[in-house]
Amino acid sequence: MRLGWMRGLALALAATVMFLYVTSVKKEVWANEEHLHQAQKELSVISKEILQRLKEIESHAQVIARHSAVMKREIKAAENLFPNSRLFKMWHPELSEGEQREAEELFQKYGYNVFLSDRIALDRVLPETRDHRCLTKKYPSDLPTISVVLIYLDEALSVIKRAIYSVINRTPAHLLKEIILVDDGSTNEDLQEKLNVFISVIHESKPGLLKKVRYSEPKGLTQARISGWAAASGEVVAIFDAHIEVHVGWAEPLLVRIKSDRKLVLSPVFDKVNFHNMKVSPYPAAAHGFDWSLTCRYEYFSQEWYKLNDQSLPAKSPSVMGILVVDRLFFGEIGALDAGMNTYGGENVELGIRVWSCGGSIEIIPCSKVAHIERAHKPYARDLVALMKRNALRVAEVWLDEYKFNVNAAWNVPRDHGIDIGDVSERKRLKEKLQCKSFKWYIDTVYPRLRSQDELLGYGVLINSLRTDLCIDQGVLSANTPILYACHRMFSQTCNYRKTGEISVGQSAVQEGRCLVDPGSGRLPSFDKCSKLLHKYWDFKQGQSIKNRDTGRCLEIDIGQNGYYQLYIQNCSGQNWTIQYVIKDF
Ligand SMILES: *[C@@H]1O[C@H](CO)[C@@H](O)[C@H](O)[C@H]1NC(C)=O
Ligand SMILES: *[C@@H]1O[C@H](CO)[C@@H](O)[C@H](O)[C@H]1NC(C)=O
Ligand SMILES: [Mn+2]
Repeated sequence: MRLGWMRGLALALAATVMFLYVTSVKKEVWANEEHLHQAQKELSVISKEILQRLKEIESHAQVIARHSAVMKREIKAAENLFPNSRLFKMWHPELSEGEQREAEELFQKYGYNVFLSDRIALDRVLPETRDHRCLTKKYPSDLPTISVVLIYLDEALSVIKRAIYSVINRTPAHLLKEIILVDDGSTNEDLQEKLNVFISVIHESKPGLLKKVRYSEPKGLTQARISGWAAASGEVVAIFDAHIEVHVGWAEPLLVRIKSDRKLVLSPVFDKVNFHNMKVSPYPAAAHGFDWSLTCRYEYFSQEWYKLNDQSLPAKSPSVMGILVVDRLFFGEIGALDAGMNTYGGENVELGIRVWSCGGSIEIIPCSKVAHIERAHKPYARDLVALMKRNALRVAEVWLDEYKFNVNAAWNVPRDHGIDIGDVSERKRLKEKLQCKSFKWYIDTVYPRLRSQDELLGYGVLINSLRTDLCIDQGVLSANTPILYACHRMFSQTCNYRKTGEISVGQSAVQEGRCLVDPGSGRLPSFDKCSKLLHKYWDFKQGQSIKNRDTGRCLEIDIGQNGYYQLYIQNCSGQNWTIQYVIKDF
């Protein structure tokens, strides 16, 4: 019984345990089920959340896309930040507004793309632009030594560094005597301490190679060139602007010529570096000449040179523009440059005439190439034209003898112009001392092309006595028809009357020339090239009629259909004309 109780108790216990166990298992299962349920719930929440997030991401992406479209549009709008800038008309990089402002500011300051120059290699490789025959020429190694003068006024530091690297890397080390930096009064801070640091870095491997001449204020290009030359000690001096890069093999073809004739003044051939994208493109070799305003211009070489059919050969040139390479002592003997020139213009032409007339000669060397940045604007004084006129009249006074009035005519100033050209007595003494030949000799022998302006009788405005407030004017160039216009006496109204009977009008009077012609029919006069022969000769005496030699008709004025006076060609009615300045009576 006792056992029965015990058994009963044990059974009850077992049953309880069993119950508890089952309950707990059940609970666990329930719990698991619940977990599962929970997990499912959570999963669905999560997946909902993921979907939600995805949606959010999607809408974010849409927002980003919209933003980037807006930004792109903003960048596009920023391209128009400086729509009138010469830089951004030519150059279309993807720049932020801030970068554009920086680039434009630098461009305004320097006249070329400094923003880009600061970002391209200082020792960049230039494209090969030389004639293929230049590449195989051999030069002796015992050539004269050369000093390279680099002149600058507020040039960009990266441009100067690039010029220096090009000279060091592309000139045989045993021939490169030195590089002389002439600072013509820059105010740019980069060109003080930073340039000095650069110089000392170069001097670690090439002690003393770089020398610096500095003016505290601008003395002008001519002074700067003279002082660069005076500071040089090499046998040959190359006088360059600092916005250049010399090409591979630039020095040897120059030095070999000067070694053979120390009285040669040479110029390499420039390649053009665009002011906007800094890319280099070749120019064909050309002679350096000038017109009667004594402004430099490119010319063809002589026919003989072209007949040789070898573009690698040196060619004679009437003058030299800007860049020049010369025997250092010979340059001194012939009077270097005229220190009486102001700021800019005239000095090259003066040198050209003097070198030839006083026993030397000038050559362009096509195998020697120098890439030169063509600035969009110059850093010198605003009124360059007045300075160029003054310098041209100075050159004329010393060197042009009886031809000097051609220069007055080109600038449309009277014979006695009264413009202060400075003291020329020292220059005239030099001309005598060197026993230089006449300007007539120079024209006949060196520069026959200049003769087209020969035998000028009168120049200036042409006025009809019926209306003395009206002048003959070149009119719209493309219309090719001279007109009557209120007198302002500027270039478009400057006429030339020559002994040949030609009348040229306007800007072209200085250049090749557009001559007034009677087309033979109709009432309107027109222009044609002076080199053509059609009806271009006129009989004219000061204060009398202007009558065409071929057609017998006269240049006259008459009231046109619009009620205003017009320029006509018609049967002569006895109208009279006066030209402003007379060189020789006619
Ligand atoms: C111009 O003169 C010519 C010859 O003298 C004559 O035949 C012609 O009719 C004249 N023309 C005018 C418009 O008077
Ligand atoms: C032109 O000059 C002459 C004298 O040379 C004169 O007789 C004539 O009247 C003048 N003609 C005109 C339109 O003034
Ligand atoms: Mn230049």
